[in-house]
Amino acid sequence: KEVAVVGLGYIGLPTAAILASKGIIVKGVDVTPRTVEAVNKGEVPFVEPALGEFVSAAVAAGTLTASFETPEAEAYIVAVPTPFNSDYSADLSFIESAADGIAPKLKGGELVILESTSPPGATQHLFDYLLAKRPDLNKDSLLVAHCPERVLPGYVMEELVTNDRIVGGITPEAADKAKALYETFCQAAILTTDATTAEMAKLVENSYRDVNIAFANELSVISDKLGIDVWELISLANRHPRVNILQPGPGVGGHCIAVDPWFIVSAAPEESNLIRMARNTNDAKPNWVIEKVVEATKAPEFNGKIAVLGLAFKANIDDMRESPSIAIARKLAETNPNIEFLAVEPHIESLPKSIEGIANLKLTELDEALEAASVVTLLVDHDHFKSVPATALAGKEVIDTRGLWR
Ligand code: SAJ
Repeated sequence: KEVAVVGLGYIGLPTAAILASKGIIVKGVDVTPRTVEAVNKGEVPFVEPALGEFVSAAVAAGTLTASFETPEAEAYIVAVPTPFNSDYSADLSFIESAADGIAPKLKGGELVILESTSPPGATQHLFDYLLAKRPDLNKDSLLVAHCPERVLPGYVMEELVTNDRIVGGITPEAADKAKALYETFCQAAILTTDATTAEMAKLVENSYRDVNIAFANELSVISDKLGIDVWELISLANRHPRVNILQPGPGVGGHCIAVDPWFIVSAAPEESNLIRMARNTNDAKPNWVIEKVVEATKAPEFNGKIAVLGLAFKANIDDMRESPSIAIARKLAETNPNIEFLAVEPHIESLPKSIEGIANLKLTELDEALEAASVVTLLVDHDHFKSVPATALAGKEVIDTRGLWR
C-alpha cells in the first residue's frame, strides 16, 4: 500500500508518521523546504510530544519520505490549511492546489481523503474539481471522502489512536474505503456518513467549544465587575452534576476554534445568531485584557516595565497562530511606546515575525522579566509558569488571565 499525504503540518505529519509506523509506504508532500528537509532527516519542524520518535523511526525504516512533488499513490490524504477570507467565507485555494498536484497522477480507483477542516460542500467541490481536471476519468472510479481530524494539539499521537473518527463519503464506497485506511491505526469507532454531515460535525464540535468558552469569558467580565473570583465561581457551579463550565482566558486562539464557527455562519448567516455572538464575545476578550493592563500602568507604583508571560495560543505548545496573546502583546507595545514589554515564551528562541522588530518588546527569560517589571500579565498557563513562587510576585500588580496563580 502506498499513501501520499499532502501537507505535512500539525495534522498531516502525525497522520503520515502513524501510517508509516504500520508499515505502509507513506510519501509526504509539502511546499515548505524547511518541512521537507526536516522530515527527510527524521526531524519534526514544530513541537508535538512523541511525534519525533514516530518520524525518526519511520524515516530510518524507509517507510516515510517527503518531497515537493505529488507522487502516484493508491490513496491521497489532503491536510492543508483552510483559512477564511475577509467576508468569513472559506479560502479553498490550498485544497485546490493540492488537487492540482493529485489530478495528473490519477489512473482511476484511487481514494482521495480531505482531512482539512472544510465548509459544507468543500468535499463535493474537491470531487468536482478533480473531475474537471480529468474529464477522461470515469466518475465512479474516483473515490473522495472527508475525514476531519479531531486531535488536540499536544496530545495528537495519543488521540489519533483513541478518538472516534467520522468518515463522510461522496459515495458509501468512498466512505468504506477511507474507513479501512483509518482502521490501520485508529483503535476507536470509525463512523461513516455523507460528506456534508461529516464536514458539519467537525465545525459543530469546535463551535460547541467556542460557545462554551464564550460563556466562561462573559462570566469573567461579569465577575470582575461584581468583584468576585470567576474561577471560584465556576468551580462551585461545576459541582452541580449537570453543569460543566469551561475556563475563561485572554481570548480564543488557534487555527480551529477561532475559525471554524465562521464557516457555519457563512453557510447560514441568518440562522447562526448564537454562534456568531460567541465568536464576537471571544474576539472581544483580548481588548478587555488590554484595558486591564493599561489601568494597572496608571498606579503610582508602576515602574515602566510590564512582563508578558506566554505568547502561544494555549498551554505547553509552541503554536502561536491566531494567538490572543500575540495580539495583546502587539497592541500593548505599539500603543504604549514608552513602556518596556518583557515577553516570556519558553517554547521559542526568537519572537515570531508578527511581533518582531517592535522596539519596546523583547523576548526575555522568566526570572529577568519578573525581577524587572512591576506589572505581570499572565496570558498562557504553561507548566513553566506554575512554579513561580508568590514571593516573586509580591508587591507587583498581577493580571492573571488564566487563574493559574490564584
Ligand atoms: N480555551 C479557553 N478556555 C477553555 C478551553 C480553551 O480559553 O476552557 C482557549 C485556549 O486557550 C485556546 C483556544 O481556546 O486559545 C482553543 O484551545 P482548545 O484546547 O480548546 O482547542 P484546540 O484549538 O487546541 O483544538 C480544538 C479541539 N476541538 C475540540 O476540543 C472540540 C481539537 O479536538 C480539534 O481537533 C482542533 O480544535 C481542530 O483541529 O479543529
